[in-house]
Amino acid sequence: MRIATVHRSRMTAESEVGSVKLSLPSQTNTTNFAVGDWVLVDPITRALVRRLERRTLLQRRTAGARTRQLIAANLDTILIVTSCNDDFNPARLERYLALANEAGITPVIVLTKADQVAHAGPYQKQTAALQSGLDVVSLNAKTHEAVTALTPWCGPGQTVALVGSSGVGKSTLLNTLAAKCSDRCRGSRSCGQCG
Ligand SMILES: Nc1nc2c(ncn2[C@@H]2O[C@H](COP(=O)(O)OP(=O)(O)OP(=O)(O)O)[C@@H](O)[C@H]2O)c(=O)[nH]1
Ligand SMILES: [Mg+2]
Repeated sequence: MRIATVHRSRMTAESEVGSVKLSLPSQTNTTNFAVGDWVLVDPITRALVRRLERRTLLQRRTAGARTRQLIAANLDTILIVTSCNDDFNPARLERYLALANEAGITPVIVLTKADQVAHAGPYQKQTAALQSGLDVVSLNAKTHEAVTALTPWCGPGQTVALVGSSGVGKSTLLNTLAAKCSDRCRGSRSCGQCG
């Protein structure tokens, strides 16, 4: 199963039978687990047996603490989302790039709200100069063309995370990728707007 949520004393995982609340051995320290971890679970008791080795681990040092806070495990790609407006900040993008590079995860810069500027080219050029070989995509997160633009990183078996400041369009993009029209819609065929 794959860890989906991590709380102080409980964790849930996604499995072939849907979302499962794991039964944790008494000495389990949930801070050692991250969303995205693969774990072996007893199918009958749902007891956590052990965590499988991680391919990648995104983590951050917490202020004042010696330990590192685990953010996500086994990511293939980080979509670093920023928008073609005042949020655009190369120094901040460099910090996200350092986080991805340190974890061995492929970074892709996604410039949203390209529809709100006459030319996204200058943003794209400035971003591409931050790191050699860096993939930079500019798009309108509200339209289906965003799906096409991000297809190279969203194939079967790929795990992708979105990071970026508030308001840049992460949820909008996620909804577009999942063919949902809003946070509340589940992308079902019964949805009047997107179904
Ligand atoms: N025109 C246009 N509007 C966008 C685009 N992407 C996002 N928006 C709008 O920007 C606003 C903020 O988008 P969200 O998706 O909520 O941003 P977020 O990154 O999830 O923000 P937080 O959840 O606060 O971190 C919404 O009103 C979106 O409709 C885009 O590419 N073009
Ligand atoms: Mg959001």
